Amino acid sequence: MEASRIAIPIGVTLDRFIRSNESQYPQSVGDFSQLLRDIALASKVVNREINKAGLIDIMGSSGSHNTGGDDQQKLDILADIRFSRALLKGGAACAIISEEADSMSILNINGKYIVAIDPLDGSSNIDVNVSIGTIFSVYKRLSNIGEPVTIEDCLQCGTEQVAAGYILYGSSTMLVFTTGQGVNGFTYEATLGEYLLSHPNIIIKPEANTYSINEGNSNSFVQEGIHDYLNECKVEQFAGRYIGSLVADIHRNLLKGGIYLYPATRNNPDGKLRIMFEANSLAFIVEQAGGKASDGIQRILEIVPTSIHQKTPLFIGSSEMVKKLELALNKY
Ligand code: P6P
Repeated sequence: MEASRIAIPIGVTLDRFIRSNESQYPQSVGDFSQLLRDIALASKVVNREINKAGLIDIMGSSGSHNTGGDDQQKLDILADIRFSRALLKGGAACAIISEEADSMSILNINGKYIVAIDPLDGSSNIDVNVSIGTIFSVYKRLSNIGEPVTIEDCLQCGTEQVAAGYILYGSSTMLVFTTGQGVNGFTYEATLGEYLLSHPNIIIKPEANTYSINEGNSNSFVQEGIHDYLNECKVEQFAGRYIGSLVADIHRNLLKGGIYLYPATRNNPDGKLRIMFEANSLAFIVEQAGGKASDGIQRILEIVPTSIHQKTPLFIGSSEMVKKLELALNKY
């Protein structure tokens, strides 16, 4: 049942906001709130390191690659360490799965939650000062507290998320998240060291005229119908906006309306983006804001993941735009 969305004044701190919502999770006895605080704390540290990136030796590639084959930037590894450490100290998470790690990392055997995270998405943009982001999901563990964490704990459908969010390190740093009761955005006030509520109850327009896709892949799309949809966008004289940093593109479309498309290509026949680290989190947020997220055939949140680094095509944003995209694909 839809809980009443509590009217909270602009400028309230994240901590006060979390406490005012804690009543919705009586069984969490504060663990859930602690977990959200741990993520917020780590993001403040990462934000500080990103802001200094040009001045200290943390830019550029680390020389290694993650499981997904991405060239790991130094800040990717730093961010992964910061979030893992914060969650380890906080005690609420029993394990974390990260885009930057091959398999799950056990944190606290008595923790109630699993965190799935892309510590720093779009990190190749760090060196050119383009906005980048952290994407996270929270699931309740299926195994009993105190018992070994299982792979089934980590491979849950997106519908099982109890929270999801992203941090956008941009012209301002924002934390946007949902716990299933709508989507709220907080802007970081560095002089106070606080996230303050700035975008309460975010709703995405059902229709808009912005589409985000890397059209450089146009000759390698493998899903029939993508070209029909893109041609229709051009006939309608939609605006093409593609930053190449997922969190930045999604955030703009969340606030202004629009659709982000990353179809399957010959190089990425299953799509480029990861179900557990990107698609599920963003799909939960966008659906909670009234939008839609699909792989072209099914709801992202209903995909049953079979491996931690599994990829998917992703079409996400304004509901009517995603529906039209699905119709274009389903004609074939
Ligand atoms: P392409 C960054 O590597 C990322 O994961 C997303 O942030 C971004 O939207 C996408 O990949 C960009 O991919 O193939 O267009 O460079």
